[in-house]
Amino acid sequence: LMCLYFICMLNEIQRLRVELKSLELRQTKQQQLIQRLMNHNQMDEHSLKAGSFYDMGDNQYMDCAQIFKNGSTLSGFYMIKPLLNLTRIRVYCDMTEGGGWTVFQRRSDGSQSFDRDWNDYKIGFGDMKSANGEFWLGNDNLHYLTSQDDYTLRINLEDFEGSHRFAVYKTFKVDNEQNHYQLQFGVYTGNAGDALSGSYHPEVQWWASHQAGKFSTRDRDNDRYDRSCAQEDKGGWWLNRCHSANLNGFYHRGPYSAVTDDGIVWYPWHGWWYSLKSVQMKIRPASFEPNDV
Ligand SMILES: [Ca+2]
Repeated sequence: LMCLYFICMLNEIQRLRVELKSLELRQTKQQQLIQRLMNHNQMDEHSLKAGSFYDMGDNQYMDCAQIFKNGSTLSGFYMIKPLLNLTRIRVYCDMTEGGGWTVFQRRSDGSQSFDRDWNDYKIGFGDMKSANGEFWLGNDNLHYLTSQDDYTLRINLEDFEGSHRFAVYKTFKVDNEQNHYQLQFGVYTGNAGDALSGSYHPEVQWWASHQAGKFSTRDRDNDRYDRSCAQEDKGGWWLNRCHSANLNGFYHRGPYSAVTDDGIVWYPWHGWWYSLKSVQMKIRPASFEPNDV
């Protein structure tokens, strides 16, 4: 009897060990789940923050650089009033990369159509609320902004392999509507290649350069091509015949094949048949000196 009792005890101990093991396993899984949920919440908080709107009251700022210099160093949406604007406009201020950048174009996920008419490009369109929303600030606003000071343009690009490149152009200017929002830009620096001037290849420059290019949309053809580049390449842009940069093109997601090179193209980096993942176009006064933080 004693012996049988002992065997029973052993069996019971064995059974409890197995149960303990499975409880431990469940606890580990629950901890992993809690950690995942916490990470997720932090991500939400972070993206909500970048999508915040900052109300600066009645203060008037002509661009994001003034807001930054005044001490607001968080990226997000603000109201500004460029000197020539009649009313205040909502803009996204990027306070990274030295701060003070007024963002006028963003591509991130293909959620907005950029194949739009002249009037949409004139007044602006897209998602001006989300942290990573896609938008065009509007050609009138772009003209007003770039007429009030000497601005530097910075273009940030990202591909689907996670690589980042940039292009900076001095003295970026967009003319008024009467002159079809004609584009002007100065000296290039960066590591993405000089797609805007086409200087990477002198033989393509005459047809691919965007210097002094007039803006075209699917309903307004100001390009130098016998058909319509904007219709074929599916976005409004300073098109020649047609482009070596098409940052308002169709959101294809990486390598693509199509009738024309209508993707989000930056030719010197990925060629005509690769559509980029994200783009940001932003401006800051040339005189801007970032605060030493
Ligand atoms: Ca044409």
